[in-house]
Amino acid sequence: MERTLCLVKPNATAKNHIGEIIARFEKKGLAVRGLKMLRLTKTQAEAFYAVHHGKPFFADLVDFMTSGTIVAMLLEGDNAVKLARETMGATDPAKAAEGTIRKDFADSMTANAVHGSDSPENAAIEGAFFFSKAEVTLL
Ligand code: 3AN
Repeated sequence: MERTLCLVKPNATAKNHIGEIIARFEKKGLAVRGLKMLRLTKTQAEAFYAVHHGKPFFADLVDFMTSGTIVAMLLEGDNAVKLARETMGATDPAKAAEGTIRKDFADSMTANAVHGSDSPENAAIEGAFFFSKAEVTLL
């Protein structure tokens, strides 16, 4: 069993797609093991996306991610990282496959509806960013 951290981004929460997005993950066999709604501060968003610091889209990404509420979830299942990313689809919605979350709910490359950790190592780091040790180990 593996865990991954996924986010429903502000464009998708604003359009009432939270339930549908969680259902897409659940239908693929991923179990929700942690769930919370919050709004990131600028400092938090910059820290979360620190790996993208200096890239041309960084400022827009931070502005967007702080523009509204997000939903953070810990998902668990076999190959959870890969399975969640397949369910999400390509970063660029124009390249996202039919039936993926981004194909159906992304508005642009930045407002692309969801985030998913890209490795088990980053999943552990990102999971700890949103969920306390007590919240995670209670599960
Ligand atoms: P993914 O979320 O598919 O793993 P990353 O980690 O490369 O993609 O990028 C993190 C976020 O940064 C993406 N979800 C997207 O919102 C934004 N992003 C990435 N590349 C670009 C780009 N070229 N132009 C605009 N936004 C981008």
